[in-house]
Amino acid sequence: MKAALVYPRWDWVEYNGLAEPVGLLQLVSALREGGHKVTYLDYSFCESLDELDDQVKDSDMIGVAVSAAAKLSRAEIVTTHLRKVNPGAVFLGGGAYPSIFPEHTLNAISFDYVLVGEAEESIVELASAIDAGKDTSSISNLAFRNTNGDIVINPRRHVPSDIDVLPFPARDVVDYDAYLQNGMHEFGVITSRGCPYNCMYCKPSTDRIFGGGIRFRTAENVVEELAELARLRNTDNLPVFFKDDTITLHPTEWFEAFRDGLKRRNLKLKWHCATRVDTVSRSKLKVMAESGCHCISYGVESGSQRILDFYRKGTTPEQAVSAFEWSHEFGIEATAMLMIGCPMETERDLEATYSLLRKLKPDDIVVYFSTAIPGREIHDWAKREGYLTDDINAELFDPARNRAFEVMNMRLPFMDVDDVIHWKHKIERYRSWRKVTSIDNIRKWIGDLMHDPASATRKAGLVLRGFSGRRSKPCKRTE
Ligand code: B12
Ligand code: SF4
Repeated sequence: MKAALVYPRWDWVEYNGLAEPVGLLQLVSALREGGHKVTYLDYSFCESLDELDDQVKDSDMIGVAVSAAAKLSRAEIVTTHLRKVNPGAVFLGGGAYPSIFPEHTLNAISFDYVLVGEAEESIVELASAIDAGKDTSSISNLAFRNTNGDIVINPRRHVPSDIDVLPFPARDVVDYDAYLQNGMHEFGVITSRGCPYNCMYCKPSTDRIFGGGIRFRTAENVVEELAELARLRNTDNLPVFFKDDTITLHPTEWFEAFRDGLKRRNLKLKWHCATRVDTVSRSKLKVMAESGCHCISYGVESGSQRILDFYRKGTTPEQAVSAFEWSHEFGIEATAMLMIGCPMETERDLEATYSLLRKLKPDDIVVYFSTAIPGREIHDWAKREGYLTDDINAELFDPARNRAFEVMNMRLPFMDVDDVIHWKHKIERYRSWRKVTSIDNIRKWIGDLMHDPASATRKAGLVLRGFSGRRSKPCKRTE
């Protein structure tokens, strides 16, 4: 059949960085391997909604990715438009949000079907069944309305235990030049699926996609994908962001095999990742640095053990100190990711966070407000306890947007919102102070200025804003 897969990033403000959708690109490959002809539509750089219409006029099935509650409206606008362009096609939704809320997705967007969870197998089964005119109603992971108009959600299939068998993302369909010109700095790669931890501000959402636990790719398989990417981009030097939830659950031997595999292929990687402070060791970080790791964003979250325990984070401030010391020892920049403004928090907890920061000496700090996002336990808890301020405005479900505009979606019994904003500014001033007083940072910034003046100017602006405590201006567009 002729299938189209759609990344509906239409007229969409990304507060957290532009990135290619790796999972959706794996589906492009899966459908191709299944013998189907696939068109890929990316609305990221479209000036008008009808720009890509010609490419879907003859599609039999159109699949639209829906990533998060905050972006549901974008998927709805694009799907409604494409239905008018090609009313005869079968419309399918999938991705993180439909995996968590299949019923709501079918109610909110005019899809014929929704596929929940990982979809490499199910999407091929569905496309082939539609192509052959077969009954689709018993396909695993499928959600749809039956003839009575009731929503049916079929049982899920087992996720594949060996994820090396999954196809590599079809990067040939991505307009990487446009991504790189518009602020993307690193290619996204995933080396594992899922996360076995149980933080209450995150779970169970990813379990609804990946079925719980964690599954790893082999180092060889990842190197193979990177070699393919290097060939596509015609370079041996790849900047990479590993988008895994907790990449450092790979044992040290995995990183050794990875380092050696890169060397054998003559690939020079400069990579960064986000992870937990308790899944690194001195020896692991040494090998990670040898394989090109230059920066790690650590989920430090809070300096107060009481708050870490409330979040069920399972880490301690002392583990953060060790992780930062070891990272610095091997020349890896360490960023502290923080969440402040949890309803349980008091000034004393925020003081503990600030004093932890001074011990960590982070190369960078990112402060989010604790945000209740649907699909995560903290959302249900806040709703139950009466702390949720707004459950309608989906914009408030984007922590990066809330950080930019300094708004929160949970009520605080022990502090005023202004107190939390004051602490945010204080932490950001500390960040700026570290940026201008660290010789390494200044050296790095001068290097940036020579190679990428626009990015260096933007970074300098952020440092200055940190001193002044100014927030972003509300955006004219509705996000
Ligand atoms: C990297 C990432 C980002 C990056 C880049 C996004 C990108 N373009 O890649 C950035 C930082 C920009 C980002 C932003 C946000 N993110 Co984010 N992000 C992730 C992360 C960590 C990895 C995504 C990924 O590549 N996964 C691996 C691939 C293989 O999985 P997948 O994308 O889900 O794809 C599979 C299935 O979902 C399905 N599928 C995917 N698309 C489609 C389409 C169709 C038609 C079908 C049938 C199936 C299907 O098949 C794929 C292959 O099996 C996930 C967590 C996670 N581990 O997945 C969170 C996650 C997706 N993000 C989330 C959220 C909330 C956001 C933000 C709102 C807030 C934030 N974190 O700042 C913003 C929203 C902006 C946006 N882009 O939607 C939530 C969404 C769930 C929810 N509760 O709504 C997640 C699940 C994190 C979590 N723990 O809750 N994110
Ligand atoms: S916050 Fe990180 S460690 Fe905790 S459950 Fe989510 S992905 Fe896993």
